[in-house]
Amino acid sequence: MLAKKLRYIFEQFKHKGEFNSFEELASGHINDTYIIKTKKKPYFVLQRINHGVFKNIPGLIANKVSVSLHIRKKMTHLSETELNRCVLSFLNTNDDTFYHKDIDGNYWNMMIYIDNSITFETVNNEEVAYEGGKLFGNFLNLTSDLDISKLIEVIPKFHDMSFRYSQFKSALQSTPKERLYRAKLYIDCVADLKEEMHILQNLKESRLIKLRTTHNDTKISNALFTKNNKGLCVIDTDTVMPGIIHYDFGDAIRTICNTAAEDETNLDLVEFNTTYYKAYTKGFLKHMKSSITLLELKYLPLAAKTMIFIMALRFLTDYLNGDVYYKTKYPEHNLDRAKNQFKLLQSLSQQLSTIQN
Ligand code: GN1
Ligand code: MG
Repeated sequence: MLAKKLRYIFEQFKHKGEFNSFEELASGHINDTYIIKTKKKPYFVLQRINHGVFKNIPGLIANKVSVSLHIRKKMTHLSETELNRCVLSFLNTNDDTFYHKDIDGNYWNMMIYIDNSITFETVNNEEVAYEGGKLFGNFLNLTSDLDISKLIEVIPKFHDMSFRYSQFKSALQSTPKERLYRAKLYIDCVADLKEEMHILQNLKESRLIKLRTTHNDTKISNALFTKNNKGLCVIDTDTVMPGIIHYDFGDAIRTICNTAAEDETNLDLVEFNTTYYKAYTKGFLKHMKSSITLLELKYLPLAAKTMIFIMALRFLTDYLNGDVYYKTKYPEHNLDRAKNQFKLLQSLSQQLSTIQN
């Protein structure tokens, strides 16, 4: 049934591939993603974009297509095949749009699958941290001259702390007592950190820190690496929109420096790794050093703290709301994710002076 449907949708896009089989890629929390295996390579990635979460899908598609084209134009030294390995390349449909809307109202988009590449859920060597820094730093660098007025805000207030606090507060009003009780310890942490967690937002609003094109979901699993650990391609550009550099720096650090996966339940395994912080920052600044301002630089350590916190807050809020946003595998999944992020935050806070140095 699903195979038949995927085959039909696959055929709505322009390509020379012949559908053979499919495989689900289950690591995302929002969209449904499948590899379409064809009789002859290349394979493709076909993705249903969650329109409950993303309200303006044509705008989202326009954002990510223009970012890909912008980057591709700068890489004139590469052949088409090489380009297709290091920048996402989206396929047009038979109707000349970059998405297909099916009869159930679902939106689909398709990319060329980048084979012979690997991803990491957790990092276990310094080189990967360094390469990840170079990759995401270069992404920001290459998109720094893209006119942000041409990008839509895919999810309004996505990393806006006041907005996330207000969602948390309304969740508290309606959550069942049982969930409130289980989350109590963490609810108290949220209150304690409120002021500090608004510093970056205030700097953004006062325009002391400028808006750039940012990716906004730079977890390490959104970076492809070659099999010998070299950074290859930034993927999952759904949330590309105007933002501050701290969102991308902080979100990458959140996952790279966590010694365990985002939903590891044994919290003894969750520590903040400062060696990877150093390595990531070195790679990141390699491409960013000419365009990063002193103020942006000064606040990178706080960015790490803020992005870990905002994810903790969002997981906790979703738990209080009864798991309506993120995909979950079991009833306490969101609470476990939140606990994990709070543990990471605590470990980072203990080492903040090392990082600042
Ligand atoms: C979601 O679906 P995925 O894995 O790309 C979320 C990110 C979170 C991430 C946590 C649109 O991303 O903000 O950082 O989960 N994306 C959206 O793993 O909410
Ligand atoms: Mg994403």
